[in-house]
Amino acid sequence: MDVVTLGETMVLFTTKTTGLMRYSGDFSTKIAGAESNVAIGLTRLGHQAGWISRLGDDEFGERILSFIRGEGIDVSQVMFDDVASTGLYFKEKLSPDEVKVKYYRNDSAASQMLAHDLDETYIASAKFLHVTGITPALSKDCYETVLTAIDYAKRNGVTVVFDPNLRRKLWTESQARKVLRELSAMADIVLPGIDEAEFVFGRSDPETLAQAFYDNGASTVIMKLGKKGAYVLSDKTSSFVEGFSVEHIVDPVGAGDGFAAGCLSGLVDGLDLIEAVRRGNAVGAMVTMADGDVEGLPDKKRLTHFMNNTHQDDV
Ligand code: KDG
Repeated sequence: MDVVTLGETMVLFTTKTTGLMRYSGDFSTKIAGAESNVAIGLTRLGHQAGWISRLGDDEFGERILSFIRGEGIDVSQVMFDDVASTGLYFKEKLSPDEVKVKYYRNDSAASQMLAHDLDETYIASAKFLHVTGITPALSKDCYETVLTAIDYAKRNGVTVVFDPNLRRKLWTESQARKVLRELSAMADIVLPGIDEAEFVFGRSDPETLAQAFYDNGASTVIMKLGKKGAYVLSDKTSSFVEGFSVEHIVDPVGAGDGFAAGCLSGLVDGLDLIEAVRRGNAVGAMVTMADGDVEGLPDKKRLTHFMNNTHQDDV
């Protein structure tokens, strides 16, 4: 296994018309989950990925499982919960530029994930463990599940990658700040967005914020700077890596997960850090060109074509 990840995936309903959801009779339905988005990004690029989760024993759970399995991801560690339901996620398009998000995921099946259900040998079989700040926000059990997964990874020499993925709707600011800081300190590689970095360490420039994550314990910091690209800081290098221009952004949601998938793909392929981040920038940009979180994730051929034919913006 190249990458094992862990987290909740929901069925996503998006209004087809613009305006209040109460007047919308028509929804498109897709699946959405930051960690499974990363796993899908990886398998499309030819890597082996596994996804650990818990789903409701319901039609939505079956839909998610078959979609993710269909993308070639190992789902052997996914459990079904007899009582709790699969989480749901709604996007209400209030205007062409304003989208409101509403979760129905309190006490969802995924929020019942338990540390003692994790299989250490499964995590140990991976090169990377990818976790995000969404999972610990779901419940105390989920928080402990993430800590245990990190512990299993560390004692088996698996590199831990942490994407803060701040979701303000899921917890209080002080809880979020404390846990994101704690998990960032345990990770080998952290992938904060600049806004998340400011949330954790206070307003500053990318270099100072990356240094704060580094001093906090991560040996590699890859900070997302939106369309400008990324800033990288590690034991060996510190550098800005230019982003790719996208003429028309269709849907930016999921770009961060695409970025994570691209960086991980590069690292699995043995690229140096800067080249891996360049791949991350490209995959993140491609995700914004399609509607939905995973629809824009490319295969290798499309990625190569995009990287060879798209202008990189100066940072
Ligand atoms: O990263 C994209 C996610 O926001 C989406 O897939 C849903 O996992 C999700 C979440 O918790 O917001």
